[in-house]
Amino acid sequence: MSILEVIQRRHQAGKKSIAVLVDPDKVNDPGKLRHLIDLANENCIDFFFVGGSLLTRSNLSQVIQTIKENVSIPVVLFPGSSQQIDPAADAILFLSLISGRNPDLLIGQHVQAAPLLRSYRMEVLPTGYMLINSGKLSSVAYISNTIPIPDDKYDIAACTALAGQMLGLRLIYLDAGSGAERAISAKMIAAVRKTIDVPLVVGGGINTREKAQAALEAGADMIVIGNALEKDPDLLTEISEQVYAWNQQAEK
Ligand code: 1GP
Repeated sequence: MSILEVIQRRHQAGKKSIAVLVDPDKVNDPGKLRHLIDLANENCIDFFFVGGSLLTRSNLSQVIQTIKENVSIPVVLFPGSSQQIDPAADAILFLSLISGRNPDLLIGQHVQAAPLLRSYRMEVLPTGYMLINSGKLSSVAYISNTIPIPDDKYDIAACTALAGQMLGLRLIYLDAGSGAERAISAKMIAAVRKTIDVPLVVGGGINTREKAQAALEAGADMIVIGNALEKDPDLLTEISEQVYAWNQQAEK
């Protein structure tokens, strides 16, 4: 079964997933990466997302290889640009930054990446990527040269997601930006959730079990956790228990 089918089936069954984000720039210590891998494995995490807005090191391949050598959790590229493609990954979030109006990130980088992805026969996950304002300028907003959607403009976010779905995008990803002070509000997640049918991914600033629970209850199908695990790796255990409990309930 493809990764997209797995995500879609979980969505249809009302089940939730967790993705751990590994920013290769932040795992310069191999011990740190191994610890994260072990933790993800013990807690039955569903996916690794690998990538970042700006990579200053050339360790993307090494990071993916280390993950693949140690666990069987699928590795999904979460690229900041068409240069962040590695054939060892299982799939790629083919992100079109639909909250912004930067043509290069709506279609330009994709044109450059398409032949390479085809030659690698990599699974492509067409994703409407939406930045939501989180109070301060995020790296991704700055690097992408786009303005995030204001966090109280629920209609704009919902219509943007709907347009993305109508264009044929298979996932919608709401992102407050890595390390965001404010995670995306339950009201914003719910507004988008009720407007679209495709699976909804939510990330950025989820650093407590309460924020994770709020995102799940509001309708996120998958939550992405990165930054918080650097400070508090045990958070992953707490959040995975929440997701496990949710999924048990969904089976009843
Ligand atoms: C960022 O959504 C991801 O693009 C995850 O954010 O690092 O804040 O968890 P955090």
